Amino acid sequence: MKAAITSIVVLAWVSPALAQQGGAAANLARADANHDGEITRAEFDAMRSAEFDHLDLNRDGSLVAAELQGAGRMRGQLSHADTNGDGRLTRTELLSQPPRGFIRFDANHNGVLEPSEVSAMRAALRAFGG
Ligand SMILES: [Ca+2]
Ligand SMILES: [Ca+2]
Ligand SMILES: [Ca+2]
Repeated sequence: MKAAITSIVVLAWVSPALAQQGGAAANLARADANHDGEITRAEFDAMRSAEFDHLDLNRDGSLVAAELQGAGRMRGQLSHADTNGDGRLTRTELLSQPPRGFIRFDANHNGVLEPSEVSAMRAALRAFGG
């Protein structure tokens, strides 16, 4: 249960309420795949895609509410991302969601989270217990 909540935080970087479930800061460190201190959109989306694989227990390429272990807030997040309304969240639907956390912390809007921006994001996540 806790793992699923942590993962959904990484998937959508949804809200402080979910971030306080923890683990998001550690996932942020893992997102920097080439360890250059910056997180690009490609790295961020690769992390979201990996989290999708992690959550897709039956490997059918879509996430349903049962796989999200649905607390109400998470189901709401699912329905928001389920753009065709079929009750399943595909990888395409997930990755087509704007990465709100990424956008929020990309202070200079250059599409890359530089070390200072990553630090700000990490600090914010830690402030919520991540
Ligand atoms: Ca990087
Ligand atoms: Ca869908
Ligand atoms: Ca930036």
